Amino acid sequence: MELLQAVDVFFNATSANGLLYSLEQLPVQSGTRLPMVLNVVCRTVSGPLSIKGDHSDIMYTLNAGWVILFAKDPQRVYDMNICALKIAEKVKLPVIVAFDGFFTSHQKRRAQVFANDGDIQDFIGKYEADYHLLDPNKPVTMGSYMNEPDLINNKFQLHEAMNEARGVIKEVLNEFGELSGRAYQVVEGYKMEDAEAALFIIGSSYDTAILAVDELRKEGKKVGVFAVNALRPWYKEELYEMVKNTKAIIVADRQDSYGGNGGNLSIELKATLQDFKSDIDVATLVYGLSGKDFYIEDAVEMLNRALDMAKSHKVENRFGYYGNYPGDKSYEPQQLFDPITKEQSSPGITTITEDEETGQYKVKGGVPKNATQMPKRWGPGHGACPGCGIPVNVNLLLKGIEGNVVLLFQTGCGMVVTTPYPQTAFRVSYIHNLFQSGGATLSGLVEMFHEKQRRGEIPEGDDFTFVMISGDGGLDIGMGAALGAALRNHKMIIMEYDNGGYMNTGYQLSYSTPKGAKTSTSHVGPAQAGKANYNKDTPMLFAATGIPYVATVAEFQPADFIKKAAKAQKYATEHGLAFIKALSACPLNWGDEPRYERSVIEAGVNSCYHPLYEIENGITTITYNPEAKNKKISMGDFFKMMGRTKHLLKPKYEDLLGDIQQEVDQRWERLKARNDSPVL
Ligand SMILES: Cc1ncc(C[n+]2csc(CCOP(=O)(O)OP(=O)(O)O)c2C)c(N)n1
Ligand code: SF4
Repeated sequence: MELLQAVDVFFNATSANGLLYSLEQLPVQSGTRLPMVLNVVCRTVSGPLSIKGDHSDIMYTLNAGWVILFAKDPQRVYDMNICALKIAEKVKLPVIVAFDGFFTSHQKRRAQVFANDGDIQDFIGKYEADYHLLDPNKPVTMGSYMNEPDLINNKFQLHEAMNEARGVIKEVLNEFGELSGRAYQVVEGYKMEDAEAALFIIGSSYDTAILAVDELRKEGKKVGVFAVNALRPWYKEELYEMVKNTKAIIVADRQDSYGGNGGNLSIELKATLQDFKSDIDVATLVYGLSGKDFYIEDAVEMLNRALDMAKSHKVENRFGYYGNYPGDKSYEPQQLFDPITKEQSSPGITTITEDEETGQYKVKGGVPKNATQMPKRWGPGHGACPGCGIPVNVNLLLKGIEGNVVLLFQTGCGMVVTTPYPQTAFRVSYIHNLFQSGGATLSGLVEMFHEKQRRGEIPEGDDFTFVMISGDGGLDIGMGAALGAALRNHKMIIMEYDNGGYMNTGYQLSYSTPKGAKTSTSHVGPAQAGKANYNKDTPMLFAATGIPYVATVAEFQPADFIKKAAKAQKYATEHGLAFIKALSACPLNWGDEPRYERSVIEAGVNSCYHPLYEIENGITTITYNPEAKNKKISMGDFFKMMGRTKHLLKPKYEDLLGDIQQEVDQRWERLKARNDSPVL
């Protein structure tokens, strides 16, 4: 932290879909010449969703105007981050330090680090920004819009800055080499001096390829391997110098520029060779997608293919995939279950009547034991942890919803544990989409359904209830799209299962995490006391959009849950969007025993942290009042039941706990006031 403050440069890290989500921002940084450093942990991009490593994300950034360094191992990640800060400041360009997801990011390997931060600070030097937003005596306008004729000049300057970076990167790497003893080249090779055939490969696979070169050299085969340590700027002279004596090269691309006859490394190498009018033969092998392992034998095979090309002067196949395998064309996917008919899924567990006076709906029934008649749309057989609240909550919701259902899950544990290819846990139509698109995707489907019905393309009576399921994290990242769907009031249900964190990615805090809770991004120790802010009141945010129905539910009140689901369906099929939020246990990250979770959820409700209520056409009704039932407990009593919050019971957190109690009390008082007044 001190280091970052001293150099005054922003630092961030992202990966895969997070990177793509921020893609529109990257040219803003470079176009406004803002020095910053972004670590990109290279991983594959959706869809299909996969969290494993390849280079499909990083290649999207080639046109963003950023310097891109590629580090093949953990030591270089450390070293290149230091160099990146200096490069960024010198040329006033943002810099990406990219490295392989998992292979490098999760590798345990010894790395040398500087003993004194001061040595790094001296190396980087002090940054003096030309302009500053925080100087009241010199106000500046940043980010003005620019059309023709000026914009082309801005872009030309960016191009020139990139050219300048070409020299600066080399200088900085040299200086760093003198300081650390670890000198890096912008283009590097192994046994390339007399290689007839070579493999071009970057990232962690480079080291594997070196071992393959050693093996083949023992057989007297003249092969070599080379890599670039910077993708932008592209060092074509150095690259040509490296390869000019070879006869054939195989480029191992860990991504594909579909339809472009190569991944981006291939395309750029071929352009370079064209500039030098070279007759070196080049072929592409797309390999290692989604973290598919790359072994020495694979590199040996690739190098042998390159040797064949060098010897024969023939290229049988200029482009191919490596490691893919043909499917069985005769295979017909089997439908393992008969589809659930509308009749089967309409057992009449609830009945709904309209109150003539108020226009509100009244739901009767919802008796949990009757709900066993409802066939499970989420079938048995999923990979959630024991005691996970997601299957419990989704199944309870679906018990209240009769007839045909289409489900959309946003990314998160709920989708990951149910749909690992080639299996699915769902017996009804299901779609997954990304956080920032879930609300838009399902609302599009809803509108398509109604239009098709209007045109008579869907038979009368073939109705559907459209349900989007999201974690609380999904309603941080995808809040814009979800609120957009609510503001447009599409006929659909959004259910949030709130386990108070981004569980699927290792329990980072979400805005819905309780204040004070321990997460992997909010620590408890001398410098931090867990999460710093109160939990987000998502139902109230949705209520503010004016949708006809908002409700909170909890698994320990199954009848209430089922009845609210039924009411949500009524609204979502006849009026507009219904939003439902369930507090959902995550024993793995809450640090509790799975068998107690139901009582933890009950405590969450009885403490009024997650009060049960509904807002129907603007009228708020508390549906379960722990005070009236003499069951109200303190936040301390709730928090002591969870591993993630029980530290808050220690005397040193007394004030913090008091603070949280006050906020929860205030929200509860406000809710009671809304309950008592039809205008609030
Ligand atoms: C735009 C974007 N950012 C980040 C991710 C990585 N990611 C995948 S699942 C996940 C956590 C989702 O949390 P939540 O919605 O609460 O669901 P849970 O994992 O708790 O079930 C994140 C951050 C992503 N897929 N896309
Ligand atoms: S990590 Fe938590 S939310 Fe994810 S499956 Fe396990 S218990 Fe459920």
